[in-house]
Amino acid sequence: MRIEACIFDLDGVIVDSAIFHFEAWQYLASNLGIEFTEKHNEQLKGVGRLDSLKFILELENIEKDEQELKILASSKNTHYLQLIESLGESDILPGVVDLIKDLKANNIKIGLGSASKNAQPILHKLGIFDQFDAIIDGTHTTESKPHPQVFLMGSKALGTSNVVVFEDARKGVAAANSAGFFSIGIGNQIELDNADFVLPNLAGFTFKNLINLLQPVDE
Ligand code: B16
Ligand code: MG
Repeated sequence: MRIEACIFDLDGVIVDSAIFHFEAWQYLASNLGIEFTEKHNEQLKGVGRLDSLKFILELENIEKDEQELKILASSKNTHYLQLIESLGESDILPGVVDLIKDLKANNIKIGLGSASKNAQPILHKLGIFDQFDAIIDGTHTTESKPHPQVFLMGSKALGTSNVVVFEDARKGVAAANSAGFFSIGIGNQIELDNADFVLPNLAGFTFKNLINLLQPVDE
């Protein structure tokens, strides 16, 4: 496979914001008398804000109307934004900056494919916003991963379907796969066994490593 672009998920690939999503959701859930565990949180990786809220309410069969859902989602987000207030360059996960630099030096386009509506301010906080040729996030999409929409929109914006996707969530890997792209799972091999390849993190991973990985696909 010839590679022309890489699309990175944000949360769990570029920065570990899942822990802050968890804290904010857990606070909201406990106020509603819902027990929300880390295991539940795992299932929300890559899932948009409103769908995440609906999942949490369903744990106790709680029904809310549209207006109440909006208020709850917004209060979770206000709390989440407070928690990520001090996020900065030092919070970028290992290997990300070097890999993006290496890819760009080899004329590979860089995209972001995130479910988060906070993706752009977060990239600014991390100081890497300008590194991206295209950014598709929760402000552009109407469908949550595992729907391929976010990656298909990314591929269109980058002008190529020769895309490799880096994702930490099983649902995100499924989204990349159904978009027809090569998926690299970041995290646990067992949890991400639907990915074409799995890395524990991006530390030390280079453009050359990527080319070697893609080579057998041609054979
Ligand atoms: P927000 P990703 C996702 O980001 C998170 O994994 C998920 O837990 C979160 O609910 C979702 O963004 C929406 O985030 O509330 O900031 O719009 O992994 O797709 O980068
Ligand atoms: Mg993620």
